[in-house]
Amino acid sequence: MARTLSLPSKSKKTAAKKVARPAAPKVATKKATPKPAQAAAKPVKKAPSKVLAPKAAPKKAAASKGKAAASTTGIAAPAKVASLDFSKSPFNASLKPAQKVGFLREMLRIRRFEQQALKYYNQGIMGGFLHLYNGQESVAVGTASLMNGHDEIITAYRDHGHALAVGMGMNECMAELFGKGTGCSKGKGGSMHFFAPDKHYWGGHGIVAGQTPLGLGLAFAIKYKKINGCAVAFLGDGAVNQGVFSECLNMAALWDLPIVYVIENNGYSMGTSLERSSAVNGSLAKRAEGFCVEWATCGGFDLYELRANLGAAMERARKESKPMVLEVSTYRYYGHSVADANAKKYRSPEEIERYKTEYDPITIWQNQLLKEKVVTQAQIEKIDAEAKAEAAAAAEFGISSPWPTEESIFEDIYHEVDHKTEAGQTGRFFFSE
Ligand SMILES: Cc1ncc(C[n+]2csc(CCOP(=O)(O)OP(=O)(O)O)c2C)c(N)n1
Ligand SMILES: [Mg+2]
Repeated sequence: MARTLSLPSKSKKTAAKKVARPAAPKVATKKATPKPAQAAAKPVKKAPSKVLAPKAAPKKAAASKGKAAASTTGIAAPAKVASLDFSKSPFNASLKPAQKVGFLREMLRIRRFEQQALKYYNQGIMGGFLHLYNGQESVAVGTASLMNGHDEIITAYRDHGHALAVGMGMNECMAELFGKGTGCSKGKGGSMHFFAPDKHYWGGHGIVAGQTPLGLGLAFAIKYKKINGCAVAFLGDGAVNQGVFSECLNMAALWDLPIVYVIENNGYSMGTSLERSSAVNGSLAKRAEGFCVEWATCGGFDLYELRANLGAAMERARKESKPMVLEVSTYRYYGHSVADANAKKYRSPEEIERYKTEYDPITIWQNQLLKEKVVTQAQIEKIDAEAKAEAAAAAEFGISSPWPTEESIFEDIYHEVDHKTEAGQTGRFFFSE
């Protein structure tokens, strides 16, 4: 049957409406299961129509709420629903107060790090690309908090948050942004290529979805070496459309590889909204069905929710050696990169503001911890001040560090050239052996 293509109108006003935030969270409300915490712990095998941890509100309520929001502001934000108590999930119930405060510290460190970087980028002191993760911090921090010491993670170019969350130092990361020789990639990688295999972090990749087969390789190695771990490969909502991701899903299912693909659905790939880039608009994770891969969706704004769902997915991957796709709704506050000249054209300021005020993962977590009385406002301010000071010191370090030497330009291109090891000569690499 012929399909009518409706192109976005040229009128700015209408265009803003057309490209408004996609309805990913609606997916989460699609099939509510009565006991989310348990459901999160035990995903239903080969029953992709059941989401792991849907938001609580019945479909009707969520839809009417979204409608109301659209009619008054012209923007679509995630449906606000009564949140389920993910704090009782097996992955959260035994968390110690110090761990919870630690998550807050990590999220604040990422945010302050990036704000420092933005300052110097805008002054022209820092160059290259700068893809900020502001607004998505809970996803990286939640993931790192679930890693068991044998899990491996890999992501795309929006990689600062994951790097700091796994324990990379602010100095080496900031110096990398300044292109200095003291940077984690010796100043030759920049923002998109943070890398720390010793911390089970495999970067930092600029080719959209290029990390998805590499992540599969990590999962293959984990299985081959009989390691009690899993691989987690992050990708964006845009990357899902790359053919290689489909190849990965097929191979992951065929070989029962222990990998969780986490789609960080922030609603946009560069300036293209999800509704303009995906024929399957309701859910990206649902595509996994075509490959007999388990899938689920969850909100990524609340750390408890993220940990409950991702924790279950990772545990399943480790225990059963099975792949899974988890789509997480999230939002980025800045443009695609700081150099994104169209940053203000494809979404309205009201939309961004709404996410900042209602869905900010740091604010949500702070409020949660205040409610639980595991932290005071004064302690939060102290942690934040420390994060700001650390980021400022890291910037100083980066600025005052030396440039890479001219001779080093030919180093770190081919592992085989730099390392005359057997692995280097045979091509049989397993992690950093
Ligand atoms: C193979 C390839 N095609 C195109 C690009 C240009 N590009 C860089 S980022 C991007 C959008 C990706 O969006 P998404 O996957 O949603 O990730 P996000 O930026 O939202 O984190 C595109 C098209 C690229 N880097 N690689
Ligand atoms: Mg995106």
